[in-house]
Amino acid sequence: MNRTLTVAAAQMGPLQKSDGRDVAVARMVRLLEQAHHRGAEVVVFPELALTTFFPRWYHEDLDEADQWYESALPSPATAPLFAAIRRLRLTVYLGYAEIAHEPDEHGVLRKRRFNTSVVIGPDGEIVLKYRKIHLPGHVEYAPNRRVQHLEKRYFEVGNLGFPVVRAPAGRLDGVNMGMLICNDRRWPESWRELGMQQVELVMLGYNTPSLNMENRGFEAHHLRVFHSELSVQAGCYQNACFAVAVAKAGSEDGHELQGHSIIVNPQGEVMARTTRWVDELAVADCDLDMCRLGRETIFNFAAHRRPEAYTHLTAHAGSVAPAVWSPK
Ligand code: CDV
Repeated sequence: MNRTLTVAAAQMGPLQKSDGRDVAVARMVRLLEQAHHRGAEVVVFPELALTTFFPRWYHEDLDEADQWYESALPSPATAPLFAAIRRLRLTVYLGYAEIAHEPDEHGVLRKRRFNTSVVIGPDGEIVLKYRKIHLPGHVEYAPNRRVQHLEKRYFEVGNLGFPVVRAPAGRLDGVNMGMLICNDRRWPESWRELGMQQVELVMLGYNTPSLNMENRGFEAHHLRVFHSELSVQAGCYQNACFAVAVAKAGSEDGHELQGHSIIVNPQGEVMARTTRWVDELAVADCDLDMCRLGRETIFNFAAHRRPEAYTHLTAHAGSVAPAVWSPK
């Protein structure tokens, strides 16, 4: 039986600081309609798709930043998006900033903030939630930086692991779906966690500045795109899966985001890409049985992985210096 899934990367052009949710949602509904028209069953939006990339803006008091978060989905502002998903019978990846009132690791109920993505099913139901684990940036205002990147201030590290879910029989060809968010794509550990759960389709959104903002040395413009694509292509190849990797693109209040959304197959090849810095779709047909070749041969994990030799991977976060070679 042929298992072919049509997927769309719904890249979004810039959202300005002054743009309300209505601006984002109206543009997203239009992208959903275009994706449906082109035969897509799954549509992937960028990270933090409902607002500008607000972690570039500093707020002393975290509560002052609450305007950027969603405390419920759907909400009155996002209801038209959910209505379009139901009307068009789509499955959608949505990235957004989440406020959750839930117990912390000490069991204390409090207000918590996460960089989150969800998979929304064709009935408008949330079928899977992921909270970003690899948060880049810093906590405090950094005067040495050209632009702030305050994700570590505005979000806690995700506490849901890297979940994967299988679509029910008769839906989306029973595809195994997982999610990553932006910086996660650069970490092979993220992909392997999904690969270990037989993921076939990885959905991920990102907001990547065109320039390195850390002021610690030069990184060529074109290499920013190369590193993004290298990471996604390697993740797909090494875990025998497809990925839909979707950018926010263009200038948000003078701060440029790199665009270059791609759809990649299990051989690591780019199947489709966006070419502009505006709202734009890339669409591809994914033959899910392509995942079997890698999975049954070179990356047959059960046959070839050696977890007993991977002792450093979970023992500590930082690297350790090797022993010194002692000359004779
Ligand atoms: N939003 C992100 O996670 N952005 C990072 C940047 C800061 C490097 C990324 O990995 O694209």
